[in-house]
Amino acid sequence: MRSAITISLVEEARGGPFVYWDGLEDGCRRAAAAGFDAVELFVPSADAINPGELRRLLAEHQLQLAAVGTGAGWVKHRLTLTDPDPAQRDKACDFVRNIIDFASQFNAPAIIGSMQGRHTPGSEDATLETLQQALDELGAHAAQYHVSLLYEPLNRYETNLVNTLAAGVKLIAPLGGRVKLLADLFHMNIEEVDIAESLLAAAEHIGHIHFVDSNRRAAGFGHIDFAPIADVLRRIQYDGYLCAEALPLPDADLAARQTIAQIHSLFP
Ligand code: LER
Ligand code: MN
Repeated sequence: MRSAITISLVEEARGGPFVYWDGLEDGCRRAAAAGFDAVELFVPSADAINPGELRRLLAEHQLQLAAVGTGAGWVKHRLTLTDPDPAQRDKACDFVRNIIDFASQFNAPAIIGSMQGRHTPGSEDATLETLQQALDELGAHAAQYHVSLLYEPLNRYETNLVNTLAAGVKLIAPLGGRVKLLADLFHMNIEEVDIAESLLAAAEHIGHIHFVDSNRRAAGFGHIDFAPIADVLRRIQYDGYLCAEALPLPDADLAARQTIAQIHSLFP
């Protein structure tokens, strides 16, 4: 099982579910020391990182880039792909497209999470259609680089558009396989009837997993039962990343080591 861990470079997101917060160099060094295969980056924008510098750090620490989050478009600029204003939607699309251009140089997909936005009363169907069109366009943009685009269902407190993997499948299945689902176990713990069964049902669409516990702490520090989840991941031969998108509690290094210990005990 391939492991990854999050580094946030977005100051405005402090308090959010990312393990490392003290820059690219610090995050890469600590991720490698803890035994991770890859890092997932939460970046302020596509041009916030020098690609040469990232390439050097990844090589030095023998890490891959697992994925790049686009949520800073929302956190910093209040952009979403479903804004009622078409000019704002265009800006949101540009923001994501630039991150796809950046991430694809490292063979990594971009993640659409909070950039999906939400619908206002009475506009659910139209908003979902707008989101689907944006995912279709951005998925095509990613496909030219032979990378997928990751779409993440979120829990009800973060979006009212798509809260479950099944609803995510309904949204992305018509798009021809270029858009994959990101299954975040924290959101799933809130929304799914049965996490393992939902993963099994959506198996062919799952491209990435945020591997974290019920309370957004490292896997094993909450009350999710990971054994049936691991059984399903083996059964479906999941070959993507398990990424620690977790709070740095009790501190970043202990959250990192707990995640790796949990992965090793579930997948010996
Ligand atoms: C936020 O809850 C989250 O899960 C992120 O991956 C979404 O951008
Ligand atoms: Mn997530």
